[in-house]
Amino acid sequence: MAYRFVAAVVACGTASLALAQDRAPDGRQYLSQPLVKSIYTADPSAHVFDGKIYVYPSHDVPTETPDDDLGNQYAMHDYRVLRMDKIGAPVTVGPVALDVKQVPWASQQMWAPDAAYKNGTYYLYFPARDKTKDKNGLGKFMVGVATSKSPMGPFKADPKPIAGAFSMDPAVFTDTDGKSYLYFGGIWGGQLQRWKDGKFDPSGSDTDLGKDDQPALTGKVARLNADMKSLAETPHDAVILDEAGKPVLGGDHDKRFFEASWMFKRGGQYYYTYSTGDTHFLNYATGTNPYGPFTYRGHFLLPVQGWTTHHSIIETGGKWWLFYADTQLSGKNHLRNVKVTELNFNADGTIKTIDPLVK
Ligand code: FUB
Repeated sequence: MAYRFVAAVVACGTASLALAQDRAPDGRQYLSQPLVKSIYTADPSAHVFDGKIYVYPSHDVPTETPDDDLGNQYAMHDYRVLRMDKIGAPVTVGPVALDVKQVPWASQQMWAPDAAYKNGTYYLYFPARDKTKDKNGLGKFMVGVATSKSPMGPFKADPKPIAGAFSMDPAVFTDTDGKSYLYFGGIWGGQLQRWKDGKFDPSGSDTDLGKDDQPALTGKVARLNADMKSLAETPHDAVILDEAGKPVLGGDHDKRFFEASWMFKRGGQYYYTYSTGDTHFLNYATGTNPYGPFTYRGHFLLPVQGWTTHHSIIETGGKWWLFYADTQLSGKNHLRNVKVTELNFNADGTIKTIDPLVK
């Protein structure tokens, strides 16, 4: 199948051009179009602050580093915030909101961030490698926090990572009672498999493979203190149970947690959502509280074009929306673009599965 390309002229300070494909390599059409074409973006964490929609994405950058299972090709070094008045409105791309050079503890790879608001302050949560060296000569992923009086930044980073948090992909959920929770963790390049009892093994495994009959590794969840910058407790396992009430096993790659935690609440149910990584699904599991356990319910996004899949879900304008990313603009795994599409529920609260590529 031949690729068909359309040239998309892009305005971005010093104007740049992006080549957008109008069909995927297998001929299917994209369900939705990139939100911005002037920069590459991924891992969109969307929020409604003061009536406007803000998206906190990773800011993908070109690199010569080849793709590997550690994710070295994801060489991002800063964050830029996207803003829109409502879904479908023009999107403003903010200036640099935080650069790795401004984070005293971090060395590289500013991966998937999230944000929260409380009492006049905006909080940016972000993962990055620290300045230590593991068996691969790379730092360990930790989770940091930075603050600003504006949702667009610039943000000022705390001098140290959040004590007790580790690995990557932070996501903050604030419950209807005002308590906030930090979800985090990701396996393989995110190194979660190397953290046992809160201690990091710099020579530990690079994957979760070879433990098919054991309960899968889980994302982590801990309540945040009122300062929104520190954990109120030792992180808990966000356990996902299968239909029989048993923990999902490590060998079940279609179901098991890989990365990209996102929590939302609807109709009194807690929806824990996540990526399966190497099988490229976005899954959900439901529970009765923010800690779980959560019962596996299924896929809600089928594989996108590109290796990674990472998302957020918000309710605004009376509808639910899924923010996700694919590689439509570049055709390269590490140069992604964020998108949005409506998310629909069945009467019983299950989510209607979305195919991001349509015939
Ligand atoms: O963007 C870098 C990493 O890829 C994210 O942290 C993961 O969730 C995956 O999307």
